[in-house]
Amino acid sequence: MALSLRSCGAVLSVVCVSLQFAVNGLEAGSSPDCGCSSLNREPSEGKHPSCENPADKYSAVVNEKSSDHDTLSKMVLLQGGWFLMGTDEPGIPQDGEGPQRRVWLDPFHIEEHEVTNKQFQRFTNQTGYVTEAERFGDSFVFEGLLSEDIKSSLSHAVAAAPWWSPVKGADWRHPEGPDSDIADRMDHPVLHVSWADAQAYCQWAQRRLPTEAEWEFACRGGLQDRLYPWGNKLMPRGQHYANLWQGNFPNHNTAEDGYSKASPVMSFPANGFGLYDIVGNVWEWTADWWNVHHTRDHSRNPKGPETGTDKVKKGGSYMCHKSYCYRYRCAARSQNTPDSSASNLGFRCAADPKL
Ligand SMILES: [Ca+2]
Ligand SMILES: [Ca+2]
Repeated sequence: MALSLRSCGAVLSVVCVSLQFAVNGLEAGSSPDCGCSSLNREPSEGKHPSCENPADKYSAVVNEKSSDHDTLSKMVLLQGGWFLMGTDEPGIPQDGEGPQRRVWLDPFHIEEHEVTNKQFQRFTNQTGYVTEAERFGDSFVFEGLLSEDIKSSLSHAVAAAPWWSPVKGADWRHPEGPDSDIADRMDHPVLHVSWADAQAYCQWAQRRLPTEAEWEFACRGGLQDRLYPWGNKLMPRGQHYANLWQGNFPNHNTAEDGYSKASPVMSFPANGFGLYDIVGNVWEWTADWWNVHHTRDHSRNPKGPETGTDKVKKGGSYMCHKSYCYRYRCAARSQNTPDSSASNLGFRCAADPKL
């Protein structure tokens, strides 16, 4: 099924062909999927003139507009070196989590938490930047978060993933549609940002998106061959270490971890590198194009394929539960088209050390 909300010469599409699960159980070899990777706007025959790559447009003002950095995130310097990327025991093999391979990284900085609404607001105030969701006029929202008014106004249902709805007027300032706002969520991660939006923010901040390898190195927090940033046990000593989903997805979130949707950044313990919410809370865009074919060959500072159709996102979100979206592991990965945006997708920036 495809939904078409045509705007700016592109089509917002919900195509759920990858949803191969049964509601009450997973078949062996099937793909547990929260539908997150289906939230793609299909490219159309041509871009509308007003839909030029926002990152290109705003890179021109990077140096003159980024003087006021008092709201930028603190960054952690990671020394890099050799590490083991991916896993030989993939939770979701078809995502290209394996094989495990040796990767060298040069030192890099990475922000200690996801970019917040307050930070993104400073960026838009200084630059006049308009996000892609605002240009398209809609974005994907998890239906469990919508008001009854918004639900009753929805004209489309997505048979294979009814928990996702394209909502008119949903954007970073209105995370659950026009009748919502972010006034009491300025310390929450910014939502409904496309890859280009994330790229534009990082360029303004004189930073950049992390590569997938950098993100995964950061996630692992100095540990080797572990599932999570803190080890192999999801809840050491019964404590929640990330904002995930508890209960039966998608109908009942017990919010045992304290949050049924995105949480203020830094609400959960940092990993060994001092990085917060590196898994859970919101998915995070990376710089790399998506590719599921990897080899055991060693590589240095890999940047992914030269081209592609989807960008890699990492870390899972507050919607992830083991039964549907076991992607809150460091080796896990998913993808969206770069112009996609959703209520569980954000980012953090990285940077090269100053010479
Ligand atoms: Ca939660
Ligand atoms: Ca995250």
